[in-house]
Amino acid sequence: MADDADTTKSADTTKSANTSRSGGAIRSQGAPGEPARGLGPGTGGPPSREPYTHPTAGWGAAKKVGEVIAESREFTRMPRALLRMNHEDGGFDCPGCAWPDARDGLKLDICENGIKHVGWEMTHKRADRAFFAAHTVSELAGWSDFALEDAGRLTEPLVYDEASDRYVPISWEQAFQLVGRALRDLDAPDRAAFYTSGRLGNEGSFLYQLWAREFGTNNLPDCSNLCHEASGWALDASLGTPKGTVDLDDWDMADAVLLLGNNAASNAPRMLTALAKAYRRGAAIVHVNPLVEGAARRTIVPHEFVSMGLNKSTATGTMDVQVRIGGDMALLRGVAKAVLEKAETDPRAIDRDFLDRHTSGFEAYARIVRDAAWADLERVSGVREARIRELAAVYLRAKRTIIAWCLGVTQHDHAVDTIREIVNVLLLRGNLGTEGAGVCPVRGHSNVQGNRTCGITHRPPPFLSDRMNEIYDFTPPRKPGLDVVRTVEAMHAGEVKVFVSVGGNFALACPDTAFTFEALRRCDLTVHVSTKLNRSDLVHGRRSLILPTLTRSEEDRQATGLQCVTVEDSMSMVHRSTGMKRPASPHLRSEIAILAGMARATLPDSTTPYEDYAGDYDLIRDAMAQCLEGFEDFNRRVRQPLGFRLRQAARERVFETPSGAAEFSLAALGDVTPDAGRLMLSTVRSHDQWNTTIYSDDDRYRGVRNLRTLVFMNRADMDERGLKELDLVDVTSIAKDGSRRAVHGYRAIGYDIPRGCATGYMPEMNVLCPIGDFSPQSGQPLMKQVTVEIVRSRTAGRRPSGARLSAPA
Ligand SMILES: Nc1nc2c(c(=O)[nH]1)N[C@H]1C(S)=C(S)[C@@H](COP(=O)(O)OP(=O)(O)OC[C@H]3O[C@@H](n4cnc5c(=O)[nH]c(N)nc54)[C@H](O)[C@@H]3O)O[C@H]1N2
Ligand SMILES: Nc1nc2c(c(=O)[nH]1)N[C@H]1C(S)=C(S)[C@@H](COP(=O)(O)OP(=O)(O)OC[C@H]3O[C@@H](n4cnc5c(=O)[nH]c(N)nc54)[C@H](O)[C@@H]3O)O[C@H]1N2
Ligand SMILES: [Mo]
Repeated sequence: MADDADTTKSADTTKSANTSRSGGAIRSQGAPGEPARGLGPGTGGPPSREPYTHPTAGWGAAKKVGEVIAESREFTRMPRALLRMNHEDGGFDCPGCAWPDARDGLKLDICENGIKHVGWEMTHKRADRAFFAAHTVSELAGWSDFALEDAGRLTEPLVYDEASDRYVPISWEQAFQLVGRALRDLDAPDRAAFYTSGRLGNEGSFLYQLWAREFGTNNLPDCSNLCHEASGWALDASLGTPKGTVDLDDWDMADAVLLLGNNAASNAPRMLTALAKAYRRGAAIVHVNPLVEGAARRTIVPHEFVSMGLNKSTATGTMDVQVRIGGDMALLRGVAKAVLEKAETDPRAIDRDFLDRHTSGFEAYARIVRDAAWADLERVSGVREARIRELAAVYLRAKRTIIAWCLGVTQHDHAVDTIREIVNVLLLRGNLGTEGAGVCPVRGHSNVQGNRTCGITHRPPPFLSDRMNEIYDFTPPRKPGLDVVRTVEAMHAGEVKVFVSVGGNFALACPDTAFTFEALRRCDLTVHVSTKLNRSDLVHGRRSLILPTLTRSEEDRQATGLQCVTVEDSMSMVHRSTGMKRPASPHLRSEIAILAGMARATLPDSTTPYEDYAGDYDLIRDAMAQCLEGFEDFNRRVRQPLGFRLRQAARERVFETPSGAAEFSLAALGDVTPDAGRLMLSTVRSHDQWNTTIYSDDDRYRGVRNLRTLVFMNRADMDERGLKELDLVDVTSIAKDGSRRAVHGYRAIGYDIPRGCATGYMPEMNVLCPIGDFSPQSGQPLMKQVTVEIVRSRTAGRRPSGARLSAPA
């Protein structure tokens, strides 16, 4: 770990802009005693708060869409592009979230946030060589993160020049050679790490892992390590598949849908359509969340023009269960307890036949559940027994139930146990491998699931290694590589020296901002393949490259003509995506071309046909058909109008676990309640951001304007601390090792959230997430389980915000 002074400096806003190597400090946190500013534009005026009372989507979203189109100044091309998005044949896949496309030939299956996303890509602004000549890296480091991306699309490859403290143009070939030489100069392949953010297409993913593994390492950290890693571990252990088992047809048949820990109205808005449909059919829709989020209320389905015209809204929830942060497992165990109690008098409460034939461990699980005391379940879940029994009654009434979840369940210490408890509850009533029922992790980035399927993982599946071994002239490494947290630690310790990143914004996405910044700065070379300038380009290694790429909406022409890529959505549907817009600059290259260029420069004597792959993506797909399970005849099948669904044995009640049965998990209940005087903080997204990309300082459905440096608190917790609405507070996190990190000048907002819980925004609050606090079950940082103390801001003699306050105890 860095010493105190060191980390403090790297998060200091004022001092660090002076020297080039410390570029990229966060200006967000402000000075002690002053309001913090946040990473957004910060131009809207004074913060305000007004509860949102309208339906989600509908005209509020339409108005925002109008603004986005006006802002992009793409009045004709943008609407045309939107009409080509998520088309069954020939369009490009929305680069936003991973929610599947409508299967009924719907022509306008798009949402406000997807449009913001595409609009952000289609900007007329350019961060070109004149821009970089005009601004030093130290100067850019003082800009907001909004301003960095708002500089526009990158136009040509750039290399950091230490003498002038600027990024200057470099030719593609020189850039590739620089990467190749730096990698070949390492004393071992494991001194390099290759990060992926989940929008890289399937072909790019396959090529990326091929390059890394031919080079000799499994150090392939990815955003899944921060996102749904726990879901993969849990589902694999319970059901023998790392993926969800349902599709949209199942959503159309379920009698009950339980949605845990997902702000769907902002982060998977197209789910609103599925929820509204379910409501109209009379299905029960339960939202389990410490907050009552937008999706729990009503929506106007955007493509239903009549509803839009009449302002007619549909409910998207029938019940809210406001669980305590981290209390989901106790809640689910309570549901199981009520179900098993019912089964004592009514044998139909559980599916005996399914349990006998397809599961293992039921009797032991039933004993654990019977032994669980209601008082403990109430305390840990934060939900009264009577309410848990109501939820169980909803579950018992439903013949078919889907349980869906997102980060509100995955980013906790015991996330794997919680997700396995979701499966336990479903197994009790045979809700797996049957229509209208099953597990549904709601994935984040549009192709994050496809990345994994195509080999982006630090733990390579033996099948893939075996097949690559047969097809290519190299022996793939078998030793597991580093995940995200381990990569940051290894860079910090000087063990990883070259860091390559395809997409994403590693510097801000990772926990413990000060520590992560220092880790990146200790690298010998950092390389970012990206579309826009972001913080990660400013917090760089001794040498640094920015390699600009095409976006998914742009035309990709190679030696054999126009290319398409493929993606896999949250429900295992694989389909094509073909860009149609003129590229933002003639000098941009596709991700695949860039990967192939770097691979050849690294491995000049390799017999792998990297150039041929870059010239014709069909050849990559042919190789994938040989190396990946379920991709037989890939080129033909993916050209069917709707693509194809990857087979999943669990859907057919074939459970590929060691026992051959679905496994009940027997985990003990963890205690997640904070000590007296402390609160449990979860870090989330606002409505107007895409992970580290922040569009505005507003959060429409939570009724907040012009403010990102906030903390939502229960009013009783505020009273206890003598806090009034919008008062300035300091938030200090207490790590497992006792070390403390703080942000200052945040504003307290009274909110309908259980006592003892607090919520604020990522990535500003990543400062508070200790690098060492990750789940031993999944390696995921505890981004929704941060123990904090919150006090009124004090003005005098404070250390700068974002600083590490003390070394580990
Ligand atoms: N517009 C937009 N869309 C996105 C993204 C984006 O940034 N912007 N990001 C994409 C990505 S990568 C991802 S992974 C997804 C993220 O989608 P979400 O999971 O919706 O992301 P968060 O904003 O982190 O919200 C987490 C939710 O969980 C709740 N929560 C917090 N703690 C708990 C808990 O202990 N239990 C329960 N039950 N709930 C809890 C929070 O109140 C919040 O509603 O969205 C994807 N889609
Ligand atoms: N505290 C806290 N931290 C979190 C989370 C949390 O809930 N709380 N959530 C975590 C989660 S779930 C995730 S997924 C990560 C997200 O982490 P990342 O995926 O690393 O970050 P993004 O913000 O999605 O990346 C945005 C950048 O991607 C680049 N980009 C955009 N489009 C393209 C493209 O088509 N190609 C390429 N090559 N680059 C492109 C742009 O340069 C843009 O600046 O953050 C994690 N961090
Ligand atoms: Mo994510």
